Amino acid sequence: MADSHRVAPFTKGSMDALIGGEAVAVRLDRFASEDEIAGLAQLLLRGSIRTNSIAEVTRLGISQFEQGVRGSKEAYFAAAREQQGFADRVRQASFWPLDRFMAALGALGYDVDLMSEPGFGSYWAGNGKLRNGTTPVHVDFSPQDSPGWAVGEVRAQLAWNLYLVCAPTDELIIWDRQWCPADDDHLVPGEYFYDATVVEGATRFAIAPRPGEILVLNSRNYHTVATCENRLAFGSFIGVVAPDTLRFWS
Ligand SMILES: O=C(O)CCC(=O)C(=O)O
Repeated sequence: MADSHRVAPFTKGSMDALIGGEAVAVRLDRFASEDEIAGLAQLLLRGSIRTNSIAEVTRLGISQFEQGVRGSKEAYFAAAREQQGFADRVRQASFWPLDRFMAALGALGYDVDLMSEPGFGSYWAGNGKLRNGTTPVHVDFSPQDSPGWAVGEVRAQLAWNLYLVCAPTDELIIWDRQWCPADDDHLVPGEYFYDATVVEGATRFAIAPRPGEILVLNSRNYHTVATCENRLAFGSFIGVVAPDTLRFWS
């Protein structure tokens, strides 16, 4: 169902509805100009380190799952400190979208900051994601995969993406259904994704991203990315740690 009118505009009310699981996505139009996204795409593609958790996404940066859960807290927070220099170089040459998006959420009345881990300090937030192929039905919800981490304690989890390069045929598909522990019976053995039966009966929304805009989704909702080629986005996760209190990480 192509139903992009169900995508809510960027207001405090829509963001609260997204956090509460009553909206599937929020769109922030014209977040960056064509020149800004072209400059940022070039800096990311040329200057960032490349890591992978799944075959179809080359991450231009690091992640708490890859360096942390699959590695260690020490490895992730060491990598997070090293990444600071890259963000500063992008800030000087262009703009760091995380700064601008945090300011926009702050202006709506949220308390915003980086996520912090007791004994380790601030998480890293803000990666490019270069996609080729299809991402099957999955959720991103740290209470499911990160026990023992501060991100494993979040009350709700969102994901935001600023689209830099995408085609008119690209689609982000989100179901109006959130993960619960019993759903893990539908996990494809040995994989992070689910059999499509997990979303049976749920409403499906197909959203076409546009370059220069941000889409925010509740990443506990089942979602998938339809086949795409060299699609480039930049974003992170956001955890709700207390009412109106948002903490960012990648
Ligand atoms: O690339 C997109 O449109 C967003 C997808 C996403 O955030 C995810 O698969 O976790």
